[in-house]
Amino acid sequence: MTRIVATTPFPDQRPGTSGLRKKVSVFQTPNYVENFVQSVFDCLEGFQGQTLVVGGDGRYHNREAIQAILRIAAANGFGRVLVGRGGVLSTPAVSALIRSTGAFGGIILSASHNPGGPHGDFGIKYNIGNGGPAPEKITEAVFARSKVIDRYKIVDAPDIDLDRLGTVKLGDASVEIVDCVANYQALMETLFDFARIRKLFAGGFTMRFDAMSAATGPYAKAILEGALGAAPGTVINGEPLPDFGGHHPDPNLVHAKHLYDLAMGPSAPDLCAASDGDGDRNLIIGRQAFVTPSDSLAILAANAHLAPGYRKGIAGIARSMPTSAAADRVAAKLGIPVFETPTGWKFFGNLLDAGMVTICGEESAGTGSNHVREKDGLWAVLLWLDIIAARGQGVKAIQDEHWAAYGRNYYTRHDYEEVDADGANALVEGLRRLIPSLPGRRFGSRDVARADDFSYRDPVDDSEATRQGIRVIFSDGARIVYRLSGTGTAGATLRVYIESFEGDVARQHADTQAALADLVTLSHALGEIERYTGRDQPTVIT
Ligand code: VG1
Ligand code: CO
Repeated sequence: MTRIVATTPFPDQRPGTSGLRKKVSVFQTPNYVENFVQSVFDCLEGFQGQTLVVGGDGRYHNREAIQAILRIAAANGFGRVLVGRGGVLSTPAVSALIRSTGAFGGIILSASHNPGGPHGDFGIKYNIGNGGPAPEKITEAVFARSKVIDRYKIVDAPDIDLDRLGTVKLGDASVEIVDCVANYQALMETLFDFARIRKLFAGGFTMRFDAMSAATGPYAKAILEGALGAAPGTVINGEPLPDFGGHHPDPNLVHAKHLYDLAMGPSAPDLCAASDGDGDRNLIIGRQAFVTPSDSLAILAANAHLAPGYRKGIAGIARSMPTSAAADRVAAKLGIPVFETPTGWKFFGNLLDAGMVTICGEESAGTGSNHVREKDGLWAVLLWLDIIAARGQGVKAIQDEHWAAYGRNYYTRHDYEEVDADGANALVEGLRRLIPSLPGRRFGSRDVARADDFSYRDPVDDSEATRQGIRVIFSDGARIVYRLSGTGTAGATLRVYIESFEGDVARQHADTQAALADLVTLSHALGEIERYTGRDQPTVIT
């Protein structure tokens, strides 16, 4: 039976860089999930009788949220809802499933790399029929709707057993609990030469993949240890846990430091890799060779044609603005276009749909291609494996050769987490005021060529995104970029992105922080970071 429940709005349901993200306790407020999901459906048209895909990264509150979403979806008229078994689907797997089933859209329950558990974070994101995150036009409409919503529709029915494969009725809708890996694995098999990678492992190639007790575990085990024959134990922390074992499922140099130490130590495997909470990010570290996400994007783009799925070459590359220009050098050499977009995967959707780009990436450990409309952690790992197998070289040799051919973009990101929000906003305002005075000024050995607050006009639909980050660009190509995070749940996080180019092979093997030290110092002075945030050091360096 469908019921209409009266409700009052929550004023804070503004989606950030990647959906709505709040503390678990906020999502546990009665009607909070219901209001948001009904607000999403109220902004969509034409889904009667259509299919919705639902899955999450398995974090605390995943199952409760899914039960509510199923009831609301059925009450609103969706005909079929596909749910990953146990409520778990990685973000790229949701994207793949939406596309392969012709679903109307999907709902992803995740706060990605943010910590989970009762005191951690939770999130809800709506994806459209192309499999990708809803564009800003939709997320803004949902936010507007959430501020005035006064009722939601829900089917009264007992909880559905999310662990049993098969189809059950819920009101007039049917709910199908599906295997979470099969569809995704089949897609990977069309892109990569599994036989070649199997041979690589059979020949003694060693690997450690840390699924960080999050969504990628089942995929990594089935594909790496199962289909590709990597040694048992290659995948660690392979069981999704509601609190990720108490860790941050963030594959960076802080939260995956053990992998870095392993890769740099005497018993390093050939490849170390990790993924985040919802499986869309990736970390790649070869033996004695850390690969920055920006370099990974460039190297994957330069070598993608070696994998069967990209044999014909790539049409173009897109990168988020703060991502280093390493990929631009590859695009220039290949004679293909490169697009610079605001932070967040939703800005790649139109370019991918239009066939203008094949490979996309962000400095925040996200890489992906036109096979789905999300970044895809395991995809990146498999493409690396296929390239390693095809070239018969390890990560370090591939990276060194890449730098020698294209030059190296030294790159680092300094995060100042959970700083006072007013202070952070004042810092950005201060930089905005500074912009007009910067061009032509000399700092140490560098002149400022350009400074602006990044804005982007989508070449496909002409939509515009403004105030996307302060850029200070030097005449030698070095950059300092400042922006505030849109995914945090406490205070504000200031991200400072720093990059410089080194064409001289003899100088491409310095320590990153040392190579960028003068720009780091300048980033403090220009932004008056200590004055506005009270911090003289970042909390996280990646
Ligand atoms: C961060 C990253 C951004 C990424 C977003 C979602 O956003 O910087 O590149 O797209 O997280 O990633 P922000 O606004 O905090 O800088 V995840 O793995 O949620 O899906
Ligand atoms: Co993620």
